[in-house]
Amino acid sequence: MASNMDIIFEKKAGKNGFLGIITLNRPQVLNALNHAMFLSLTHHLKQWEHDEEVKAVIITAVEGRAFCAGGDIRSAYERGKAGDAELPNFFTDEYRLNQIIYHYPKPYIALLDGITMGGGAGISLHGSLRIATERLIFAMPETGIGFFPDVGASYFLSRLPGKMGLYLGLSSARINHYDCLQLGLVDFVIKHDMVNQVIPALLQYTDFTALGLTSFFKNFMQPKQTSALLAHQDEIDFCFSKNSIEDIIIALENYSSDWCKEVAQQLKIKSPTSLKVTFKQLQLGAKLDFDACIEMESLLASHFIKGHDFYSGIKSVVIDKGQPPIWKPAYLHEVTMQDINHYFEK
Ligand code: QUE
Repeated sequence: MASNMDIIFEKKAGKNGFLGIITLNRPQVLNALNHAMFLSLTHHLKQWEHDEEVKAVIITAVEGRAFCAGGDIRSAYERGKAGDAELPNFFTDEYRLNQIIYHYPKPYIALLDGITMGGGAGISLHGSLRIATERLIFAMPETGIGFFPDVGASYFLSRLPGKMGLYLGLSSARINHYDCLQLGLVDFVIKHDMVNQVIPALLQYTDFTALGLTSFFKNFMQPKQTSALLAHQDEIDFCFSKNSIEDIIIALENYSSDWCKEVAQQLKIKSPTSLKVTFKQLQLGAKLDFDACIEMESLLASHFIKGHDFYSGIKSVVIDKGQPPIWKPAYLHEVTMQDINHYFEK
């Protein structure tokens, strides 16, 4: 089966039909997704959709620290800086893939055994079964690179309990497998030690209905434990229900908890433009269906790649490695309502 080196596609015979197996294979960059990977994944999903032998699709990654750390932001940076007219297609092709996964008519199973951020969430969370291990670290970290939580986050963050999605999208917080399970971002938690047994056991399995697969993964399930994140739900709901980023930060600083003060510190180092756009984006996303969310995100991406902070933010993360970014505008009060509204206009 055709594949490029960064992503491997296999169609494997099982007891009752074939499995389509996708393996991310760029471990040196935490399996960051480049444009060619989006296109080949799209191509294979369409092919397998119409291939009656293929009963289910499963996506996983080569052994390493990550499932997928996101999009290939280094390449996006270089293409944007060089004025590459194809850069908008990098995002629209990524979001189209997210839509294909959301609407996929066959079981789409994601094995999240490591870091899963941004674009990695987009190729996993919209599937029908999301399996985590204790090595899962999840985040939507885009406000830290002068971007916004994309890949369908308008949809899935805005549907989390209370203000949890707004907290995750604004703060870029990293959360663990129990947090994700309790929030419903994943469906099952299994042991990392068991991951290599999943595909061989699935090939021996015969019931690929939603119910059949649920009982398959129940056999691997670890006992539930409480989520540390959910213990902060009341603080999050109180502080993030304010009407502006400025008021959210004031509420966090005035709340009598060290945890809230730390969240306020985190917000203060993010791009002011990203924070304000994300605030509006998630409000709007709550009322839109998935495809309308993707349409809004395409528009937002087209504006962000013309802006300043996206380049300063990526430079800080992948080129300067830790040098803090310089945001323009630098202060929240300098980002006007007019500036924000412009991001939502064609
Ligand atoms: C925000 C992001 C990304 C990020 C950091 C952010 C992102 C991404 C990576 C990344 C990918 C490969 C690597 C690496 C980082 O980091 O999308 O070190 O090897 O792909 O704050 O959106």
